[in-house]
Amino acid sequence: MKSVLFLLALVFVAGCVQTTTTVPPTTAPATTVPATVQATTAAATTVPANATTTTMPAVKEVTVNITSAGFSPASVEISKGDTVTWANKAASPSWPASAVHPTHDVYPESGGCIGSRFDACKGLSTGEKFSFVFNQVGTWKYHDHLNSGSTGTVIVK
Ligand SMILES: [Cu+2]
Repeated sequence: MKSVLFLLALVFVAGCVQTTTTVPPTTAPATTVPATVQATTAAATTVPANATTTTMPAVKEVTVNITSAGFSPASVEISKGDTVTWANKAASPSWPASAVHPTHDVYPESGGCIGSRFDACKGLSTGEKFSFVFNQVGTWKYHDHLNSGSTGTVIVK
C-alpha cells in the first residue's frame, strides 16, 4: 500500500515534471515569432529610409504649357540642376529657344543647333514635349522661334 502511494506520487511528480518540460518548447516558438516580426519591422524601416535618401537629391521638374495664348506660366523659378519641360498644348507647332531671336546665344552653354544648348531645335507638334536641364544660374529669357513675339523667362537660383 505504501509502495503504491509512492508510485502514485512518483507518477504525479513525473507528470508535473513532464508538464513543466512541455511549457518551454511552447514558449520557444512564441519567442521566435516576435523575432521574425522584429526582422520584418527592421526591413520595413529600411525601405522608407532608402526612399527618403532617394527623394532628397531628386531634382525638380517644372512644366510650362505652350498654349495658343503663349507660355503658361510665362515665368518659372527653379533651382540649379532642375528641369523645365515645355509641353505643346496648342494646335500649331512651337519651338522654345533661348533669347535672343534669331541667334539664340544668350544662354551661356554652347552646343545645340543655333547659338546655345537651350534650344528645342525643331518645332514641337501638338502633344510633343521638350525638356532642358538648367545648370547655369541666372535669368534666362526665351521665345518661340516660330512666333518670336511669344516669350517666357526661366529664373535659375
Ligand atoms: Cu528664334
